[in-house]
Formats: sequence, C-alpha cells, structure tokens
Amino acid sequence: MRSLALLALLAFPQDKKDPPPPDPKILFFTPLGVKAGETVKVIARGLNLDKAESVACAEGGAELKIKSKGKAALPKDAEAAALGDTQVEIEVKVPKDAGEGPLALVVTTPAGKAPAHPLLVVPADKFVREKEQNGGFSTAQPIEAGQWVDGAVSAPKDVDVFRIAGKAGERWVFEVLAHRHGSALDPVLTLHAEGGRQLAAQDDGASSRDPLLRVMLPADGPYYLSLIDAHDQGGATHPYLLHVTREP
Ligand SMILES: [Ca+2]
Ligand SMILES: [Ca+2]
Repeated sequence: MRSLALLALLAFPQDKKDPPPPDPKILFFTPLGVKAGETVKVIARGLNLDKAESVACAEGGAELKIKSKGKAALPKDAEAAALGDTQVEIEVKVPKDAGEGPLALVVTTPAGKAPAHPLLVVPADKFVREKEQNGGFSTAQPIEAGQWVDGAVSAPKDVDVFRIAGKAGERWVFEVLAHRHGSALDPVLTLHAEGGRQLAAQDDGASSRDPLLRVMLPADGPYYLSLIDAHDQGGATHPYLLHVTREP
C-alpha cells in the first residue's frame, strides 16, 4: 500500500498542496484613512493576521491596541491573496499633530512581522465621513473644496453622490484613493451638472484603477459627483478616500 501511495505522489506531484505561507501581510485598512486627533477602530485585513500578538507604529507615533483578531469572510469569487482572509481590529489613537501622510503600522505574529503598511492620516479640519443615504441627487452629501471624504461602496450597486457649490470658471479636482491602497474598489467618478447632464467621467487613472477628474465648471450652480464600483461590487472590502480640491 505504501509503495502505491508513493507512486501516486510521484505520478501527480501537482496534487500536493503547499501549506499557506505563514508570513503575515497587511493588504489594506478599513477605513482607508483616519482623522488626526481621533481614537478610532481600524481593521487591518490581510494574510495570517489572525495570530497577531502585537501592533506597533514604525513611523508617525500613534497609540495602538489590538481589540480583536480572527478570520475574515471572503466575498464570493474573491481570492485571499487579493483581499485577505484574516483581520485584526486595532484601536488607533492618532496624534493630534499628525500631518497629512501615513502612519506605518506593523503587526507581529509568531511567524514574524508583517511589512509596515501605510494608514493614511487626514488633518482634522479637512476630514469628512461619508453619510448614507447619499444614493441620489436629492440626497447628495454636500462637500467643500479641500475636504477628504472617508467612505465605502458598502454594498453591491451602492452609489455615493456628493454635491459641490461651484462657480463658472473654477477648476476643481476630484481624486479617489482606493485600489492603489489595497481596497477591492475599482472606482468610477462622474461629474454631473444640475439636471443630470454629464460633464466628465473617468474609470481608471493614468497609473492605477483610481480615477482623477480635473474640470473647469461651465456655469454657477450645484454639481453632483457620483462614485461607484466599476463592477457593481461593494462591501467592507471596498473603502475609499475621496479628495476634493479647487485650483487657484
Ligand atoms: Ca457608500
Ligand atoms: Ca477605476
């Protein structure tokens, strides 16, 4: 029997399954960004994080505490290597004087340290949380130039709509940070004038799946910016930061 088993192994070496790599890895954080000065729970999602023993800040000094850890549900058809199947929930006390720029978080497990992963920090006076229900023009969330919106395409076919008060001739820039920071979101941005006319739209940017719109407004009035997933997917794995600026 033993020789038969050996023969089977030799004949079908590709059937032999390698054990999962023990090294921990952070793939992304939800939320994707945090506000300077706040104490907030952040989920680090990735590989082999369920055995997390400690968490530290390699750069940018923040107080950190592990609140929970375990397996993370994987969306249908998603791969663990892309979205992670484990997570650790971390309470982060973000320093008040943390500037724009990331905190480098390191999670340690018995297998070793996960490489430092950036948690984006937004100055408190520019940080806005997305407020549902914001799925249509009539319920659009008002936002202003300079702000960062911390949000998520929280369910399949979720649409997030934001309203800006613009003036003729102003140049506005709308940028999403998501996919390049590990989010499963493949964002699409569309800017509409009042009445619904589409002024500009972009799916992927020049160097990532995250779009960037630069628009000169043709008239005074409210404008509506919609953010969706290109594949109509959504969930806890689809966080984003939206940065809105007006060029001088
Ligand atoms: Ca949303
Ligand atoms: Ca995209």
